[in-house]
Amino acid sequence: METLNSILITGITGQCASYLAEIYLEKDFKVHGLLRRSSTNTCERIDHLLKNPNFELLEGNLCDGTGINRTIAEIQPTCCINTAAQSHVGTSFDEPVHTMQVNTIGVLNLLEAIRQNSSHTRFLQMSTSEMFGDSLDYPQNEKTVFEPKSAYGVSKLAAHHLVKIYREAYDLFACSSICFNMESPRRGELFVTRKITKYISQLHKASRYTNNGLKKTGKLSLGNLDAQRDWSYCKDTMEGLYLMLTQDKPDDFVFATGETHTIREFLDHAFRCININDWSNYVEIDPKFYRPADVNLLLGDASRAKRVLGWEPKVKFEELVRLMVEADLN
Ligand code: F7E
Repeated sequence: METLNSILITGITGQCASYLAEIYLEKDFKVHGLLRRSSTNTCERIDHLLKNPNFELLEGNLCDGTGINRTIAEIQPTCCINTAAQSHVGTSFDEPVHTMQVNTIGVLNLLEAIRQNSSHTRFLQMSTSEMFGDSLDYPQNEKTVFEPKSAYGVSKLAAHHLVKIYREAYDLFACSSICFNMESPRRGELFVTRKITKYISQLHKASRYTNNGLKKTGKLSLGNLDAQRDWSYCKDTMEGLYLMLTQDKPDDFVFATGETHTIREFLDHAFRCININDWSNYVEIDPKFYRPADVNLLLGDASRAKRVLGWEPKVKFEELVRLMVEADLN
């Protein structure tokens, strides 16, 4: 059993976990990061933390219930945040069973391990705005009816319900953050925002050496440009998760900016950062990036997080786009 306050963060190599680890280390927690075994180095986002004596990596897989049980029993952490997931909505159409195994059964494994071995652990599950799916009730908050549109949305919704059931049935401190899209320079390159900013940096660099950068980079292939998302700065949202686990009672909270923008608008702002006002020549539509079903519009209402937790997003949309483009340019 730990003497320091400690936290187990699953999915430690991901965008959200890397910010969470920084936040908890600053608060003098011992941070245990759960990492899936890989033969290649996946620690790029947490490289700067590896030498911190309060940071420790553990190998494990959410789908391996016995391993998760052992890990929780050994550490008995004060807190546990589950950021691990098959997080790509598009991939969930190609790998629905794997998505359910990781995103639903994986969470159940964690909940059972905590219930059986460490019932004092405060558990936070990262739920998602994809659970709202086709809901036409805007803006979306904790009371909005869920209508998921993908195996990803369903897998996260099942986990969301399980967390509530474990909270009520077993009196665990178990809660879920309902996060809308979160972006940053640490965003994975397969998500649309980072795919765009990465391309722009390559185009800009190529244009420095030739007078036709486009010839070198080729066009940027994208799918549905009309989808609208409520994009926040990941680091801001992670501060909100920290606050959730400091409350007297476990409860679920929506984290969003209350603004929604199309992919086209993201393109407008991102290309303007390198002084291109008309991006039409640089972007092509490739049907392979269309999803069999897509969520058209997401717009969150985080007024409850503001009222109860005192949480507010600090970085606005345009600043976020610029921050991501500049990080890629550098
Ligand atoms: O797509 C469209 C795509 O993959 C955003 C995950 O973190 O947020 C994220 O899910 C939109 C969709 O994020 C491309 O069709 C167009 O309408 O960046 P995304 P997402 O699907 O909204 C939620 C909250 C999560 O929980 C998820 O884990 O952009 N889009 N062209 C494209 N999307 C991608 N990836 N690639 C394209 O080329």
